[in-house]
Amino acid sequence: VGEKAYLELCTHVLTKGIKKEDRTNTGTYSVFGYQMRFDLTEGFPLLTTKRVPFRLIASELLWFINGDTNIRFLLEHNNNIWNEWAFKNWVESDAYTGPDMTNFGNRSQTDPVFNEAYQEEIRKFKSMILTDDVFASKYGDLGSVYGKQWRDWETSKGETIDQLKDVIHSIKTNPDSRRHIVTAWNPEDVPSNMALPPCHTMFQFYVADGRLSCQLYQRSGDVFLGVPFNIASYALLTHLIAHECGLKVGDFIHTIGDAHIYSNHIAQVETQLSRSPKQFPALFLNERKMSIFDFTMDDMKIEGYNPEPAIKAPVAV
Ligand code: UFP
Repeated sequence: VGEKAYLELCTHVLTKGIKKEDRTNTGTYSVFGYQMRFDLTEGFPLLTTKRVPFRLIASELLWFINGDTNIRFLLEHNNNIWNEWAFKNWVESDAYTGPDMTNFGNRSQTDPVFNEAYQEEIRKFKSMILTDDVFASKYGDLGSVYGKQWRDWETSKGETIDQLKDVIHSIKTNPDSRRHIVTAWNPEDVPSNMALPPCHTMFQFYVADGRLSCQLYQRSGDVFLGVPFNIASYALLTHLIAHECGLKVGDFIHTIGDAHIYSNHIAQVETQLSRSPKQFPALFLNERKMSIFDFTMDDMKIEGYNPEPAIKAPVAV
C-alpha cells in the first residue's frame, strides 16, 4: 500500500536523523533531502494509520486556490489552522487592549490559567473576524501567503501574475512543457512581509500518457503533524487540475528539504508505526464543475476512509 512511503520516512528519520536544534527550541531529529512517491491511481493518499482531517485540508486548499489570504473564509468553514498567525498581528497591534498575550503559543500549552484567558481572547477574536468587516480586513489578512503568491504575484513593474491560471493554461495547451511551475517563494517578501515563510516552496506538473503528475519541493517538513496534511493537500490539487484539464492522475512526488520529527513527537510516531496501514480511500469530484475556481466543499467527497484514531501531539510554535 502507498502509505508505506510515509511510514518509511518516519522510520528513516527516527533511525538516521541527526539531533538538531531549531527555531522553536523544541529540538528535532532531522535528515536533509528525502523523496516519497504516491501513485494516485492506487487511491487518495489520506493516511489510515491515524485520522487526518480531509475537511480542513480541502477548505485550506480552496482558500489558496481562490487567492484568499484572509482567515475569515477559513473560519466560515470552521477551519482554525491559521488562526494563531492572524491573532498574533491583532494582539501585537496598538488597538488590542486585552490581557497580555506575549508568547501565547508556548504559554497556552504549558500554563492552564493562561490558557483559559487565551481561549477566551481567541473566541472573541474569531467572532469579530466573522461579524465585523472592517476588523476582518485589518486583522484577518495574513498578507503574502500562498493565495497571494499563487494568484496575485506582484512584479517589479507593478503588474500581477496569476501563476495558477497560467500553469493550468500551459498544461492544457502545451502539455509536454518542462516549465509547468508555480513558486510560492518570493525572496522579496521573505522575511519581512510574511508570518511564516512558505514551507511548500514550489511545485511542478508533468504530463505523460494522459496522466498529470505533480512534484512538490517542501523546504521544511514536520513529519508527524505537517507532512500528512501536505501530502493530501497536493494530491487533491493534482486531482483538481487533472479534472479541469481532462487528464487522469499520475504520481504525486513529495521532495522534502529538512525532514524532521520533533523530540516531543517521538512516542506518537512510534504509536503510529505500530499500526497497520489499510487501503487508501477514494476521492470523488463533481463531474459537472469544470473549472477548479468554481469548486466548493460540496464538490469533493472522500469515500471508504476508515482510519485508526487520531493521535494528539503539541505543535511547535
Ligand atoms: N510545517 C510543515 N508543513 C507546513 C507548514 C509548516 O511541516 O505546511 F506550514 C512545519 C515545518 C516546520 C515548521 O516544523 O512548520 C516551520 O518552521 P520553519 O519555518 O522554521 O521551518
